[in-house]
Amino acid sequence: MAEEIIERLTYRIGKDAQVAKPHDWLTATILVVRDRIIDRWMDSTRKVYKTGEKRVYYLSLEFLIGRLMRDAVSNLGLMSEIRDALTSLGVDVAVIAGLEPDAALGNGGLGRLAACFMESMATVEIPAYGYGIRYVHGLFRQQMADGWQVELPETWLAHGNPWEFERRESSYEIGFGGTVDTVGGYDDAPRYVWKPAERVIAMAYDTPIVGWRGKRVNTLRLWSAQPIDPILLDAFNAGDHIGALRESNKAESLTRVLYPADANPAGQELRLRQEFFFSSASLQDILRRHLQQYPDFTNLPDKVAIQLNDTHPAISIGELMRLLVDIHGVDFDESWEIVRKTFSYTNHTLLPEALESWPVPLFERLLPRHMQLVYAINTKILLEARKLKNFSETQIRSISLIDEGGERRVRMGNLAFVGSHSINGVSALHTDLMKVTVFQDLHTLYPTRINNKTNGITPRRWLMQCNPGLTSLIQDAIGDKFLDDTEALTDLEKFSSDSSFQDKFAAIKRTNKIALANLVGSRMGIRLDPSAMFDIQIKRIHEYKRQLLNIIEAVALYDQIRSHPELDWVPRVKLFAGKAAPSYHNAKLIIKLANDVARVINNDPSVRGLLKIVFVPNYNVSLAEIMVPAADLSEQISTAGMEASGTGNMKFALNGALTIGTLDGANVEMRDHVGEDNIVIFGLKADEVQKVRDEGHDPRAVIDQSPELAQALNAIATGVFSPDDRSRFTVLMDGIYNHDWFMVAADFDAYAAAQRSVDQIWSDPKSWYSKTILNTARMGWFSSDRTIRQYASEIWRA
Ligand code: B1H
Repeated sequence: MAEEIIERLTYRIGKDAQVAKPHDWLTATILVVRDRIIDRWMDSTRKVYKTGEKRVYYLSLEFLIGRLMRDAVSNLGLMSEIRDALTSLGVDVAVIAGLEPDAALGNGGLGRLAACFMESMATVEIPAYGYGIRYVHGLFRQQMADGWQVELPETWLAHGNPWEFERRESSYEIGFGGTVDTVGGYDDAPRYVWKPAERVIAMAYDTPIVGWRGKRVNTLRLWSAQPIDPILLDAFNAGDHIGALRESNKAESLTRVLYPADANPAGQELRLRQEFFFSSASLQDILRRHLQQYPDFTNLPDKVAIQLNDTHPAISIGELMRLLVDIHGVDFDESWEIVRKTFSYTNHTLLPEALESWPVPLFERLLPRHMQLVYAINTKILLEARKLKNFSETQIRSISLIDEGGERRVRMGNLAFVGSHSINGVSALHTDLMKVTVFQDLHTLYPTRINNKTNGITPRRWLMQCNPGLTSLIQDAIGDKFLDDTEALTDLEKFSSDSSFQDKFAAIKRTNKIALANLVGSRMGIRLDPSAMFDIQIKRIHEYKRQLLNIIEAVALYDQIRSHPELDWVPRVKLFAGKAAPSYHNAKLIIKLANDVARVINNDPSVRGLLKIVFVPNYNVSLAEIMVPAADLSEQISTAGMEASGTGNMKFALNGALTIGTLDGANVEMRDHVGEDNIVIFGLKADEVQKVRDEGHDPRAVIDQSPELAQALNAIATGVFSPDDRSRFTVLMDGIYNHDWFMVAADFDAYAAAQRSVDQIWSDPKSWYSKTILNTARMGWFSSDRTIRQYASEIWRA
């Protein structure tokens, strides 16, 4: 192995070991690992051609992968070999591994789910391709300037990307705009020919994804936009040097940057262009591969399953219709059958502002042929609906692909629904709510299509790799079975009250907390006491996720600690991390509030170190891998009915944290699995939130009844934490006083009481560790291997 590394360093990078920089060692090591993957990769690809197995295609505008080296090395079982080889060369594997940039091609849970699914599909040996965009800039880097979020560009490709293979031969033309010509049509059906005004090339970059124990290697294929003419020489020769590059810049700008919006889509033209660009490239690629093996598309649904990750790739439904009808001459109705049997769609949110729709004029200008096809599909669907007895005009309007209320818009959720044979939610609660909210009427029309697939996480990255200490403790206790079958973790149940096991479990948690404390110490200059309870909320900053509830409770606790110094307060460190969408004003204000509150509390000697607040900047997958194993308490406190699933909740519980949470998303199923004694649930349930809103919520009355809440809100509103700008947080506090849409006031007392019950459990370590060990023991079901097996058997039939 050491020789191989030197060989790559010399002949691939062109460096002598004497002068090689840490980055060169990293690249050389990755090249060795990559070469160990290639044969398995080719075997995996060849096998599908031979067996004629069905292929699964996962279309997603986001893949939030993080680092790949530890994942690949660990799945191939090469960890100790690589470590020893590098040590013999005088190189510390941890140092070079820390240099690998995160592939941050996603915003949050939706993109991370796609990454976990890629790894699980390889692990459970499904022939699968991920299709997405090779953004030059992934999610922005977050810096703090006086407690405010500042966004900086992220440059993950700056040192090149040794994992990817450029595939020049896999290039496709993608059109935009222009006109549609009608050809023939007297005695034959007319044919439609789209004449795009603009064209760009989509070029493929492939990254191998290794499954556990290297059983299978699948492909993540990301598209990059290239100009057809890199430079307009006529213009250049005429002295227009900038104009000569205009086309080329425009093409490349298509895939330059990831939209940084989580849960609410950006309505810009460039976004629709990105969506169509990668959908069209992926479908052309899928059809080409199919025709290499089969004579026509009649068997497409038997050989191909395409999963749409939310509505971002929903234009694929129009594009497959166009390719079948216009390019390959398949009859319209037959094409529609093929399309519906091939596609399935995952919905990830019910937030009304998150449902994608495009203004008809924009859609028509950019994709004129697809507009015609959307109208044709709509006609078909509305005819079907009108045949249904008791289907009202209101219901017809709600299932239409076109929103006619006000500015006419194309509804991508409805398009994805009607063009798919399966529509799934991502937790049981979310799926139930889908049927009675956004898709109520479509569900009446097509009652068998909606189904649930509760999210999961890959236990390789989120237990074995990020928490090696806990992993080997578990191996010592119950053997290796859980490495291949996460649900075998239940064998740990019998150790939950065993004091010697509890001690070891606690010691590992402490080691992980020290690692986090070291990181916070060196990055931020804040000292953390590892014996304090580490209470962590890490996720995108969003009002519905209620970081504000957590901060307000911290302010109330701060007041209590000062008013009652005689009481036995449990020492706590409240850690936050997460990015706000750059245009989301309130979210950015919440970050500033966390930092302002932290400054005051952390510097107040009367707190005696009993409470510390830390906002760790630049949350990303790699930071999560350090924070998750170090948590004692996991904050999953969204307004019930608003978090579709959550997946961070699963990561914490698997790593032995106690959860404080609402009955929202997958928390509901987590409670069912770990048992209600082993999770702290509080607050309004989804139906109660609905009821309170329907009956008219009066937050001021609630606040008047709660002196602690009133005091905390008043302190924030009057500038106790922002003496330099006393009205800084007025908008945030007014939101709570005036409407409290997210039920912060409504849930406050229940939350504060739940936190005090957490303190009580903490004060009895035997009880604390028995609960947290049972969490680890009972979270195996939330492996994404289980989720993927359910998709495979119930949706893809692969
Ligand atoms: C989730 C998104 C999302 N739901 C729009 N919706 C985006 C919507 O760029 N955009 O326009 C980006 C992302 N992301 C999350 O999906 C849910 O909020 C989580 O609850 C869920 O766990 C996750 C995975 O299913």
